[in-house]
Amino acid sequence: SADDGYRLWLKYDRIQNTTISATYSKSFNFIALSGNSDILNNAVKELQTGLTAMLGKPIPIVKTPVINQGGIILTISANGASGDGYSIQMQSGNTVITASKDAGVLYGSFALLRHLQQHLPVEKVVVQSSPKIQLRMLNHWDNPEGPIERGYAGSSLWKWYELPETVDPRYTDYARANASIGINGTVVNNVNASARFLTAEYVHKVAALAGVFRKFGIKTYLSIHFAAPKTLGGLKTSDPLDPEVRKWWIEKTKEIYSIIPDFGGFLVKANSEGEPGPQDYGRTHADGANMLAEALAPFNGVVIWRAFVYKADPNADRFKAAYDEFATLDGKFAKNVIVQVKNGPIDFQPREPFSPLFGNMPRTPLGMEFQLTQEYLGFATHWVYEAPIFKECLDADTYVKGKGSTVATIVDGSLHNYRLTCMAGVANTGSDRNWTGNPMAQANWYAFGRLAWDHTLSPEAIAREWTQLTLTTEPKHVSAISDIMLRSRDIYVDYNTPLGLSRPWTGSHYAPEPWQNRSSRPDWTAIYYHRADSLGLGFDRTATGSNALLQYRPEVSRTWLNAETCPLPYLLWFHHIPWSQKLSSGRNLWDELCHRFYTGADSVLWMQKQWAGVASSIDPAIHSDVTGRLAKQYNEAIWWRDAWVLYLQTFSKKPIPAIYPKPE
Ligand code: GCW
Repeated sequence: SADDGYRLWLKYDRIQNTTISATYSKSFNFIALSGNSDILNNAVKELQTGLTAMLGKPIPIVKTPVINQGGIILTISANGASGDGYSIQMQSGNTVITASKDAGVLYGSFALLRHLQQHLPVEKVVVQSSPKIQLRMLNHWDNPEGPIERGYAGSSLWKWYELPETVDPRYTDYARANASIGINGTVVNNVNASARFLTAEYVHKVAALAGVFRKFGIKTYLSIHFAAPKTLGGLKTSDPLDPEVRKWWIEKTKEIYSIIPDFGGFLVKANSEGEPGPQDYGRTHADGANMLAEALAPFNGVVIWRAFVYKADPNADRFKAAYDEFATLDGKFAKNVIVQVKNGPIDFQPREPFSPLFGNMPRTPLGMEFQLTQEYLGFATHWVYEAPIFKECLDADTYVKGKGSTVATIVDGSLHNYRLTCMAGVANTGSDRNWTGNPMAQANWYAFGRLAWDHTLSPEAIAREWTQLTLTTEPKHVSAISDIMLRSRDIYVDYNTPLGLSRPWTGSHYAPEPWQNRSSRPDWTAIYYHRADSLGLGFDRTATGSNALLQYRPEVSRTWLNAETCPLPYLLWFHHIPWSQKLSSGRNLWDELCHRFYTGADSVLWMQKQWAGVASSIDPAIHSDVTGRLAKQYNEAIWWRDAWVLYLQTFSKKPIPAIYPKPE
């Protein structure tokens, strides 16, 4: 049947291999559950749905097994894995899933289904697993009227106009999908927040969503508008040190909890890109966060305060802004505050060095913010598998406590003993039938959840797993598809922003406009980032330039400081390089740029060829959808290549090497 992509990685296709199907059939004759809760009931329901579909036979749910082996037993036990963790064991011919919390049983059930969807031997399922991060969240940038900021898969999933009376069944599928990969929190509205979400009318709508999500172990959070006491409450100020303002937040928070008892907390974008914040009143980010923390503390709610800040100053270096504003506030935040740091000191670029804030706020839990939606990665057209981006950041060594002080050990709390840990993904979901626009972008949602649970997983393992669950179990095709996925990010970087070239800032964040230099803000022009001139290209962040490299430990900056040793992927992030300078590749800068732009665009042809080769085992509807997107991606890769090459040539005054075809 034509697959519309709706079922994501929860397809549970009938197992065609009769040997596998027969062994599974012997092992799964019943599902026994003694407890009773919404989450546990969802766990058994999922197991029943999945197994019935895969094996083509009904599987009863029982309280106590009538036969004593060949089934699944779900148990809650105080000795089970801690927190949200679970264990799966084989005991007297049964598969036993144990956890100390209902949610753990749900995660264990999904883990078992994942195992079987990959057709692996039952006895190999034995595992004990606990998440490395406590708050594994999606951040939706959804606006109340329906559009999603930087969203490319339709409009918001949340139908505010029909909530709370009508509760779309799709909310349940959304929650299932998240729970299946361990996500346990969701912020339903944009960080550029409308104050409307704090009105009783909207809190009731949000409560209807929370009612669905909690049955899958997911807590609901809201982004707040910092000036709400003024705009909504009618107060004269929103100064966080004003007693009336503090009282307003305390009352508002109480009201929210009276409607949503397990509400998660607030996400805040303040004094960033024109949003209001504590600095409007001469107060600090800590003053603002602590005011909200005070209101949330009685309910164990958390404040997630974003560190995405920068000033419209043509002489400043935006790269340094978050560190400059936040590092000195370390130790000043209340216990229930997390500071959420974006991946990249600038803004989710196709390849950025890790933020120097990681490691430099040992007394403040730092959360990681990844972007799943492809704002700078070709929207829903280009196929870019993001796990390598996330991994590159998580594996980066900050050296703050010597070798091995990776970003991951900071985010998971192990390096600095954070009390709270958080990883967020800016969601790429929308109302499109297949959730993410490009069906291949489902893998980015999937990979995010899997890495938030366990950041030691490899992008390759996740790619193979996702492919088998979602597309095909044919081994050769699984390899061909994961090959595309694993190379896709580097290919994109090569035709889009090679060698650490920073992405020009233009309105849509889609089209190549390196020449775009008119804007309301000096730091929203292209030249601010790429710094092309007659001498060369790139942003000097060494001592002769902005000296941003000083924000890193010497062990890190040492290799980056020196243009000779700086790895090529980061070169133009840190150096202004003369056009004729010879690089470690043996080519000079200009030739190397041409080489990357041309081979990058060319590699999309390779992606197309690989994809054509797997047609026989992929659902035709999905296959042709992706084929179309790849054709567009190829045309646009050439568009990017030519725009950059022709523009940069006006500075370099050098010929395009004769081996490449002339720009179109
Ligand atoms: O890069 C910018 C995006 C904005 C976004 C902002 C942020 C939600 O272009 O659309 O606003 O980042 O992360 O706050």
